[in-house]
Amino acid sequence: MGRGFNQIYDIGDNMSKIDIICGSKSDQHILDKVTSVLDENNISYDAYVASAHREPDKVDEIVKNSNAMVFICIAGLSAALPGVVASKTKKPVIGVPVSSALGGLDALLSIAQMPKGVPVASVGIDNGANAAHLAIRIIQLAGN
Ligand code: AIR
Repeated sequence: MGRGFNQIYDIGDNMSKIDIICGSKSDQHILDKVTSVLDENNISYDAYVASAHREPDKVDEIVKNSNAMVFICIAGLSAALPGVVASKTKKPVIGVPVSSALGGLDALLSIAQMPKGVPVASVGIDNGANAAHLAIRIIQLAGN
């Protein structure tokens, strides 16, 4: 089971199959959509807040220390986080664009328009539920 964002914020034990990173605490409402699907399916996760722009070293540390099979990265505005994570790992990265002033189109394009060789799978704007469903399908490929 997931342990809940407030309890695990910044203190994940790196034992879960899914790591979730949010660009800001203000992304909590989208994180909740992800974790409710994971909780319904009894899938464990660790969740962190780390901004690719404000805290690049922290993002690096989370990715390097991760034992997860897949990352879900939630970010709005100029949403570099999923792409930056994909640049640091060979594991699958799912990006969730968060809506804001431009309705989330800015984040959607930032996440989807990755250069060749550094893939990110983008779900729809604010669609945290689908990020969780896709992550579950990925970990099930490995018999989990
Ligand atoms: N963000 C944070 N660092 C870089 C980016 N792009 C995103 C967050 C959030 C939005 O900017 O993911 O969706 C606003 O963040 P805040 O902290 O100003 O509320």
